[in-house]
Amino acid sequence: MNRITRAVSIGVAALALAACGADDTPDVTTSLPVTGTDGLAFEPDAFAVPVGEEVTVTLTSEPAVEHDLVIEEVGAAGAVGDEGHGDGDEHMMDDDHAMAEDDLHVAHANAGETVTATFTVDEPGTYQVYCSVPGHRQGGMEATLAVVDDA
Ligand SMILES: [Cu+2]
Repeated sequence: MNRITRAVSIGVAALALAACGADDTPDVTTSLPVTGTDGLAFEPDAFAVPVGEEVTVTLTSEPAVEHDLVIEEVGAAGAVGDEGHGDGDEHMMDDDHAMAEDDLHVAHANAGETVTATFTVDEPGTYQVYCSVPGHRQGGMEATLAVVDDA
């Protein structure tokens, strides 16, 4: 009598998710290089700038998707110096970009392009940054802008 023992092993694949728990406060800077990724994210997604000083944003869109950078509810405290946008870019005033009056459109970069823009915020606080290209904010394309009095 042959006895065949079959060991059935059930492998459980444990998926280790690397938690992005590091909530590091970014350095206060007047120079912000930002990438809008094809995966609908800002990299980095947290910025800190000094209040009342001109900040230069360099926004780069990865090859596949256009992005812009809007500061939410900054109102009269925020002003754009040189607004950055790509060549032949006529989307700035498109109706399909849901932007409130108090929001500040800083820059727009077509897919694969890099644009430079400047802005100043005169009111310390924490502001939400988002991309107003349809669907992107809904896809999680947001960042945090801390405007600090670093005196
Ligand atoms: Cu976007």
